[in-house]
Amino acid sequence: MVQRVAVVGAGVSGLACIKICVDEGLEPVCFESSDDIGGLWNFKDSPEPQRSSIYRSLVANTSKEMMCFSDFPMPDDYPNYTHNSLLMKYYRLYAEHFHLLRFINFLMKVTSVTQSPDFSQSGQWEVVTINKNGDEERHIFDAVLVCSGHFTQPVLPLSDFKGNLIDTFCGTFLHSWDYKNPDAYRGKKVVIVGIGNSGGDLAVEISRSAEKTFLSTREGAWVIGRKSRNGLPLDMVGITRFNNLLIKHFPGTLVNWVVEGALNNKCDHKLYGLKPKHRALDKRLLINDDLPDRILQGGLVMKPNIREFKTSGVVFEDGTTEEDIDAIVFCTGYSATIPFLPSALSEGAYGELILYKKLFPPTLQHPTLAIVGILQAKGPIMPIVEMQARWAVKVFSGLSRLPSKEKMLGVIEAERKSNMQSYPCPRQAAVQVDYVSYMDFMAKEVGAKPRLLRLLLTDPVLWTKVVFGPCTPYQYRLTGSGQWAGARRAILTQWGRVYKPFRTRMVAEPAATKPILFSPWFITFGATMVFYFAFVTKQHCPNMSTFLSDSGHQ
Ligand SMILES: Cc1cc2nc3c(=O)[nH]c(=O)nc-3n(C[C@H](O)[C@H](O)[C@H](O)COP(=O)(O)OP(=O)(O)OC[C@H]3O[C@@H](n4cnc5c(N)ncnc54)[C@H](O)[C@@H]3O)c2cc1C
Ligand SMILES: *[C@@H]1O[C@H](CO)[C@@H](O)[C@H](O)[C@H]1NC(C)=O
Ligand SMILES: CC(=O)N[C@H]1CO[C@H](CO)[C@@H](O)[C@@H]1O
Repeated sequence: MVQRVAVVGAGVSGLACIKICVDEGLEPVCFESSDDIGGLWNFKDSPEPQRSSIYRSLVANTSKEMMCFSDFPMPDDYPNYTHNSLLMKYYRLYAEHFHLLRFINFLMKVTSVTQSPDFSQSGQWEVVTINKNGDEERHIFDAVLVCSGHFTQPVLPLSDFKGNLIDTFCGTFLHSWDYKNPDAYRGKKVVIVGIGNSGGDLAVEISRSAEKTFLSTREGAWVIGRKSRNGLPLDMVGITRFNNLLIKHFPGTLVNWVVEGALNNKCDHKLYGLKPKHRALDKRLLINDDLPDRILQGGLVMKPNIREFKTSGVVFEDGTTEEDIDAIVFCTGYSATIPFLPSALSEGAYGELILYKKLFPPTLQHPTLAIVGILQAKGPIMPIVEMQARWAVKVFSGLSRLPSKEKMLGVIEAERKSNMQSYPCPRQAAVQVDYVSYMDFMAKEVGAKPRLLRLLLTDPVLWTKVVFGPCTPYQYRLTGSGQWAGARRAILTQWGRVYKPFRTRMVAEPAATKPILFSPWFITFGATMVFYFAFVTKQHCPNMSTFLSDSGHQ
């Protein structure tokens, strides 16, 4: 019987895991190496080794109704895309509301997690921790949830370029992990390498301080803003069950053609030097509101990949050289490592993670360990990690069963192969998931997948919102295990919480948006018609007059 569960890390994933363990009657014991919760979202003025680190201006790229925990909507006065400081407040609210802090041991770093000597019988784990005084402790747990994050090991791909950057280049260089604000770049000439979400953000921000900013990219990217139609949050409009069906069942070329047309309509990706080789939906889109504008304003100059570093300059692959470069900022991503786990447990030949459904090491005799939160999606991560926790805990307690080792390895290989069509690098391919499908898969295992047919028959209003509306996390609290009484209401009121922060300067409602029956024009029109039928054509059509007068005054 699994009872005591170790949770390693108290970031977003760790908090969700603690809460779910408590919900399911287990005893979580969380070890957090820092002195606070929040992980990535807990902004620090300087980065700390082996922890994720963010820049001061970071604003979420997923909107509040999509990225909240499924039974704890964000306050309605939160803006739709929140600054990192506000998100941190939300995680504090969550931890307080569900009394999670009492399960967390701060300043306790986990240094190793290994199978206990009697693992084959007990399925237990030995967890070694070290506290701030350097005292080591050994603990035995029935199960372990690893939540230590995967934006911790910055990758500097220096060997990809000619010229020894460290010895020859006389400017400064750093990884986006080290970047906090643009102060150091005022009046400087800067090259940003890499066009991921961080690369885009940093290029825009630095270009507002620097004299000249270059953004060098090997691949390019499809860029999309946070605003979708009518300025509504992109993910709420885009991530719906209906759209998911469309994307799955229409030919990919057609869908890509439509999406690319729309993106090029906003800014011609070829003209702007952004156009990548891949099709728009093959990879995650780059979410950035200002990048095309900064190119248009000349503050930011697009460049191909770097070929060589020189003493004070950089040579690009098209042969052009930029001299007097003061700084190079590498936004070249991270490698996911879990230093305290035996690597054989979860790593493949290329250092890629081998996990069944991005969660379970497939070779364990007892499925009593899960690695939460190491994945990439075209959607918000928080609801995913929460669902992973719900599933993992069910597997720990034997309420949900994993397939055989062979079957799991087969699934892992098949998914990685299919992802490699879009992401040729095995390490990247191993962590990609499709948001709605992955959530639904896990929800089914947990017994919390919304029952669409039943919903259609019993609650058609809600059904419409679930199918055509945004696939918000509350959908996974409607039925079955972990049901939350507030879920239906949360879905019906989700757009209300989106609109609320906009109501800071009320604009008189234009008549057209009022129900048409109340509009003065309609009433006048109705009255005229009534008058006409009642008094002018009464003899021809007596019944019509009663009908019209009813509707005109409803
Ligand atoms: C710049 C950036 C922007 C992002 N923006 C978004 C976004 O807008 N929307 C979105 O959905 N996702 C976003 N993400 C993804 C983000 O990683 C996840 O949303 C989420 O915050 C990850 O949380 P986590 O708890 O898994 O990891 P982390 O936040 O990294 O937390 C891990 C915790 O574990 C602790 N820890 C680590 N090792 C040990 C150890 N050995 N012993 C004890 N404790 C340990 C750390 O101190 C830390 O507190 C972004 C990521 C980055 C890098
Ligand atoms: C948001 O940014 C982070 C950090 O770059 C990235 O990992 C994540 O995939 C992005 N989310 C979306 C929906 O693009
Ligand atoms: C009130 C508020 O913060 N609204 C924001 C919603 O999202 C759009 C797109 O990012 C912003 O432009 C608005 O400022």
